[in-house]
Amino acid sequence: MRVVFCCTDTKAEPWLEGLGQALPGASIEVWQPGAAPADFAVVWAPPQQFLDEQPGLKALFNIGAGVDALLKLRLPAGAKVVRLDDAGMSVQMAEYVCHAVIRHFREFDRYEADMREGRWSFRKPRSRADFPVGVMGLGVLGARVAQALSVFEFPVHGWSRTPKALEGVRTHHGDGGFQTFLSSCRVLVNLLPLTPDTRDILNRQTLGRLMPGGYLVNVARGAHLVEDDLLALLDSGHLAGATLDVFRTEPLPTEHPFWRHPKLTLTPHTSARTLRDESIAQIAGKIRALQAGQPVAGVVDPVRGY
Ligand code: NDP
Ligand code: OXD
Repeated sequence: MRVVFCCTDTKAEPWLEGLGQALPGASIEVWQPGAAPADFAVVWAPPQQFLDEQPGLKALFNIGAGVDALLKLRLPAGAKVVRLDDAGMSVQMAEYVCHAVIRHFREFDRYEADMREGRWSFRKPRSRADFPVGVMGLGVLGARVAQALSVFEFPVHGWSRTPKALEGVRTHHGDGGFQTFLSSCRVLVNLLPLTPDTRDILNRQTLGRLMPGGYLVNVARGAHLVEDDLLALLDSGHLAGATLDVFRTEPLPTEHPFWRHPKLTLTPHTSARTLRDESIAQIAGKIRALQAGQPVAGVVDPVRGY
């Protein structure tokens, strides 16, 4: 069995070593143009040339949860696309989002500013009932985040394409449930995949439906958000602020107005990182299952786009 590794911006050696240990007897190499045909590929943002030269791949393992960049390419016919299925990401995402929501709700950003000024001053406690949180996308990451938020007793709403039942979460689905979902929330967390249906979904109209003084946490993809619409809603006061981990252009260009906006908290696409050991164990397990003719979780539907 041959496995090729073709991941842009990723140090190959530790992956090759880990995959080699997990798949004894397999040949595991970094892809080079003209390389022999492989059975499986481990990829992140591969060049089109790689895919064109490997028409016999049985499966492509994406070392991330989002497959939007991969699905833009011409893929080998018959190759399954398999996304990372949690692999240690959902707990990181839950930490990140709970931190962002709690920091805003408890006004810790203001206490930090007071502390820098040497000011001892209390703020009036806010009521959780006034801070319903909506999670867009109730998949592997969104479901975990929604349930983590419910532990802190925020009223939590969730929105997905198909109906879902999640303890502690009031769920909505489809186009029919979208407006009610939005208008039920003050804080909005985006964990949708980027597809033709969800591109630009965070815009003046949708964010405008949040309760006044709304707050956005975007941890999915930059292209979900219409940036000028966010700036306009922050400036009008309809939105109180946002925490953004993902951007239309990454790295965020130095001259971008987000950098200096006082109502924004930014992080560099780091809310849930790919954990190498967990990912290797998951991918190797799935390669063994596929070789044995067994089904695996996390296979992407290219028509649906996630
Ligand atoms: P999943 O595929 O497991 O879940 C996607 C969810 O979105 C599902 O609940 C799905 O609904 C819902 N959904 C998809 N399309 C629509 C639609 N048109 N309308 C309403 N709901 C929709 O994805 P994950 O939870 O694993 O990951 C989500 C995204 O998070 C990734 O695609 C990636 O872009 C981003 N991400 C960001 C990271 C970061 O570090 N910033 C790290 C990892 C991921 P249904 O359940 O009905 O199918
Ligand atoms: C992912 C990501 O999709 O890191 O996994 O954004």
